[in-house]
Amino acid sequence: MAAAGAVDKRRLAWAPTPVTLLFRYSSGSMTFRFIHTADWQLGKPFGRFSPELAAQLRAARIDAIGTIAAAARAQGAAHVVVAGDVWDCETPSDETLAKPLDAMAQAADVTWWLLPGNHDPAARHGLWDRLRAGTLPANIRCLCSAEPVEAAPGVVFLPAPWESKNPGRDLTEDYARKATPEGALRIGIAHGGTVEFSQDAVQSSAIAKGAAARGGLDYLALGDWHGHKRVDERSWYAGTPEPDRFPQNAPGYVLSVEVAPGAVPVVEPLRTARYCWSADRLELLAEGDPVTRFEALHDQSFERRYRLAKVEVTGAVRLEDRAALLDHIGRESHRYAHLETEHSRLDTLIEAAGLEAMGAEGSLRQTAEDLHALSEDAAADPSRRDEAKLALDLLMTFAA
Ligand SMILES: [Mn+2]
Repeated sequence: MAAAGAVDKRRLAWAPTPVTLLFRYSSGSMTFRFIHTADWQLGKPFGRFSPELAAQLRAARIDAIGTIAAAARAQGAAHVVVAGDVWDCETPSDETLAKPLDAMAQAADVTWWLLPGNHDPAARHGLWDRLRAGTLPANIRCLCSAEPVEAAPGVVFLPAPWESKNPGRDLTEDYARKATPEGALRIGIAHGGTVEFSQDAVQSSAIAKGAAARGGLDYLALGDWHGHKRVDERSWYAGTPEPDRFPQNAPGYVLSVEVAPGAVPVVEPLRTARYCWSADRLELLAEGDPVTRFEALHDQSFERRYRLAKVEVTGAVRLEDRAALLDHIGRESHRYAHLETEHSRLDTLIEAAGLEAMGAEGSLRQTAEDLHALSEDAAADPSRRDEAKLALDLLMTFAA
């Protein structure tokens, strides 16, 4: 099709004149419903955790495929769009490629549309070529080309695949030049930060504001943000279906999207996560029970073996409460998938009554008092003060 004519066709179909609106509505009582997801990053190593937990987190990302398929069925959606970073790296092992493909193949009633992102660009001889060299299940479609593709009658997907780690431009710019049949729904699929909140402010591939409107899109399915987020009424980030880091940007969802001609898309986030990652700050006061405060941080009805938690404890506690809190945290850490606490900014109030309540006397008491004095000595080296705090923690945990 000739480019010039094609642009006109697109504009005719898109322009909100009474005639085209009439046409678009008449062609469609048609409604297209699909699941939008992204940032699976299959094979992510999670090297900062124990090998056992890392393996469980990797497995959870594959298991999410079955959860997403179930969500698609529940929503009456036959298509799942993965908006980039399906795999975590450009050279996954054969196993890391094969197992998720098998999970998708098992959900044979769903068609999976996979877009290469910045983690897994469609570079020559890369993983996407490996996929295509094998026998790909019929319900898996790789979006390695920017050519529009008809996903269903009257529904066209416009992919913006990454072909290298640095495309150097906003790939959604091309949408305005992509012709689609008159009246067809235009659904863009792209990956990257928007100019407003790109993780890398100078990222040349950042997606410009208004990309969906400029490209004449009914919906723009975005990936890269890891949390779900509305950019504008036709552009959303789906986020990762299974969280993979601590920032609180609402990960752990997929989006159920309903698109109809002329209408604002109806988007509903659906929870899919198995693991819950949380980062909290607990500010303690000398009054009150710090163990109760700690327990109130996390929903106790949620199994702790599926929670990864970071807690920064600040404020001040009495010496005896501090020992009880650290002892409690030590025992809890065995129940959590992962629990890390930071309490170098937690001050300790040492009173004679506290030491007596601990039964600390003689050399133990003298050591505790010396360490406490050093930890508060403004003239001491800061690293010595931190060491003294840590030593006091250990001493009181053992003494408790
Ligand atoms: Mn990404």
